[in-house]
Amino acid sequence: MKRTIFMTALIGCLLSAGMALGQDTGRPMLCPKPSYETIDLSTPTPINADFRPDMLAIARAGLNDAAPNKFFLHTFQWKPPQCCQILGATLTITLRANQAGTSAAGSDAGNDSMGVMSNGVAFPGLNGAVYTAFPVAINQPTTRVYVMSAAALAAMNADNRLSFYVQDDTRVLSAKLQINRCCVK
Ligand SMILES: [Ca+2]
Ligand SMILES: [Ca+2]
Repeated sequence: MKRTIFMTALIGCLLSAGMALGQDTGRPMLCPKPSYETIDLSTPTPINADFRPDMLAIARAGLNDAAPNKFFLHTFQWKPPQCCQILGATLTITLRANQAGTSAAGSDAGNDSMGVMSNGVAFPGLNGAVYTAFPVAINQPTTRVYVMSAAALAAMNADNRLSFYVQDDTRVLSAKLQINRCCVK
């Protein structure tokens, strides 16, 4: 599936580069020119279209913001290199609890959630509870690594952006998006 999408998207680039496409023999396709990019979050800059209205209505958290009851929203954006397709991406987020948490049902840090989003929808398998073990101590550090699903990669290739949220009693210390592309020239 990934191979088919890649071939379709890049066929024009291959032809313009004077390269010929062979028949699908089932062999792994070698990438002519692998490319890697890492984008570090500096200032949260959300694109509103990626989030639900109820998320946009809540008080907004900055980076390393210790105040409770805020939503952290951010959208990574990039300028796509010509004739490239994103084949993989990993989002790493480091966090710290702004409150303690006693259970997943508590309105303190216990019930906090986070996730990767696009066009108002969180991707299945890339969202959920921040904490799964209790109790949570105030200032407890957490690192979350999301490996992008096929659906998330498709959205990244279509929109040249990717968003995530964290709510509402946990602060974001850092976030970086690592992108793995295959380019044909
Ligand atoms: Ca709260
Ligand atoms: Ca909470």
